[in-house]
Amino acid sequence: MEDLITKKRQPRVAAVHDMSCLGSCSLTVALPILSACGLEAVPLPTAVLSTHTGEFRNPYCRDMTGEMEGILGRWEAMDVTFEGIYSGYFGAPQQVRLAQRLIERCGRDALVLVDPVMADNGEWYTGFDAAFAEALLPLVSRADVITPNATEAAFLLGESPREPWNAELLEERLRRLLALGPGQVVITGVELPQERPGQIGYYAGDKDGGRESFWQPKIDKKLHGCGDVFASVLCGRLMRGEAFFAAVRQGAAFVEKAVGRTMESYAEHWYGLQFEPFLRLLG
Ligand code: PXL
Repeated sequence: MEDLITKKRQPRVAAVHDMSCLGSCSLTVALPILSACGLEAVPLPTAVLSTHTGEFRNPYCRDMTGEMEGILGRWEAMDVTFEGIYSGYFGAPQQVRLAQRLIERCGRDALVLVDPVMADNGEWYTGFDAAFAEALLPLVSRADVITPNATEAAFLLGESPREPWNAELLEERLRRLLALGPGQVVITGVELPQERPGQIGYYAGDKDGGRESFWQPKIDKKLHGCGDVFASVLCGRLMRGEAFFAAVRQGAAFVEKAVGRTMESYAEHWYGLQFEPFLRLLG
């Protein structure tokens, strides 16, 4: 008992994502993964949806901008501080400024991980466009780590995601993303048809010129939420003090396991990853 009282509290991470109630993505992924990593996970919901907007039709969606302002105001008044701030899907462009305010007022020394959720497979998600990508840039610049997928990487740089990727273009885009400000970048969902046919990978780099890539066989099905699971594990491992490239490797390995499990019952659970059996590996 004494131990519990004298121990320092767990590091606190604000998770700024939507709550897609059914969909195995965003907060329903981030909170359990951060908790399994031994962190206090504190949601700041950007929107509440019946499902994600991927393969589901006609999702119910409630924007939470007003609620975010109210919650943030109370946190500021309490002088709450966070050791980590992890953002994902925003419900409206003005919410990006609220995330910046959260960093300024409650997380000056926090590790900031920004997953610039807005597009995949060469296309914008419903409700996102080039103006949103531009609105995200100040937050991206302030981040320590960003985790765009290949489509988001191109859109952040104001380029077309449809141009076929090759190793040279990948390195060039990674360098330009680092030049925006973050010290560490992981481009996820990378496909290099010529150099690595049939594979999908993560390309990670830091400001000091370190580079590593991790490759997995590409699954023949659309799997939603891989990026959310990866970024959540990466955030959790970094917050636990893991080195960047080791944390990227752990995130990639975790996703690979969850993809394997998901494929075993894809017909019943096709809308996101079944990651739950592997949470115990994160402790
Ligand atoms: O997985 C990213 C994501 C998060 N939240 C919502 C989404 C998506 C991707 O489609 O629709 C609501």
